Amino acid sequence: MTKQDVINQILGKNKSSDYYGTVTAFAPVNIALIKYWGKRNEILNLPVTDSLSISLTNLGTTTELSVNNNKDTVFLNDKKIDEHSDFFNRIVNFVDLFRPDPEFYFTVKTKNDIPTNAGLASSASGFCALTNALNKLFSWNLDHQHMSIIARLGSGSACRSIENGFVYWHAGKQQDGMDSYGETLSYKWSELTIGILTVSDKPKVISSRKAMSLTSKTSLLYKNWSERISHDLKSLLGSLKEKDMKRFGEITESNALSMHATMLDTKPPILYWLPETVQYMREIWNLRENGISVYFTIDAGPNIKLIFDKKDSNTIKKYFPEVKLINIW
Ligand code: 2P0
Repeated sequence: MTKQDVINQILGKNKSSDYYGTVTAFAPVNIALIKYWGKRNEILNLPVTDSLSISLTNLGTTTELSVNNNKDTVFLNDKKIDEHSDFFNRIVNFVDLFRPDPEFYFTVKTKNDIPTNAGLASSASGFCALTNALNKLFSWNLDHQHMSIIARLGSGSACRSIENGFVYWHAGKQQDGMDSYGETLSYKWSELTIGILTVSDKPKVISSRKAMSLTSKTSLLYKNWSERISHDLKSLLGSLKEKDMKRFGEITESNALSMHATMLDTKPPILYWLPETVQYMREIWNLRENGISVYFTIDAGPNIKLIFDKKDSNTIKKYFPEVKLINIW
């Protein structure tokens, strides 16, 4: 099963006959609360487990897409991207799936509100924004489930950026992955607040793609990952229902730490943290010991995402004046 097979299945004859000149689309960054780490199918980005995220609403990627008669051209944050770079190739490989004919080229102008490839989920919002733009350009009028499946073919976690709020990514069981997509959950939690502490905005030391593949092949700790995820998902959904910040924060933080533990157990070991990451972790634990209900999660990078109740915003700003608070609801 190839990506093209999946696209043909979704779009059929509707593929790419009519198109508009230039379209613009947006998709939010999503932060995993229960992580996606490891694939059951590396071509289609099908995950080993379900995962759960929260979208950051107004923070993400905006992509302008147009048709071009000459050759594919990609801009990132107003800078033309080198045709030999990985970034360029990932985008071109993705849009290859949608060309009406081989002489049909795209201009992709993408802008991130967040640093690119620094473990702040820019590839998720990026591939989702591009999927939204393709949907507009070719007037596919697809539903969110199919858009989510297409976005996943660009980058796994992109399938969760199709929705706002809490999003549950079903791992699915089918070989073609038609049952593996992000679905929005009905929970709203207006007091839940996310803050970003940027330790570094430099590109990560190893791509998540390579890292998760190595982890699943070589980490002994990873053998318990599926079981761990089932347990954490169940608990997290319970805490969401009850809006229990303590339980919610504890599970989220512990799930992130266990993912990083499997990375450390990888051969050779993978460590995304920097000294400042650990310093922040200790400060957060210290604040908790002093009665402040603040938790963190970390993705494939050194940056920290704080989780806390809106009522504690001033306290958090006092201890972390550099924090970027996100408006989710
Ligand atoms: C997540 N991450 O659930 C996890 C937690 C990073 C740590 O999804 O190979 O860029 O494109 O499917 O989606 C980052 O991995 O990997 C990621 P691909 P992706 O958000």
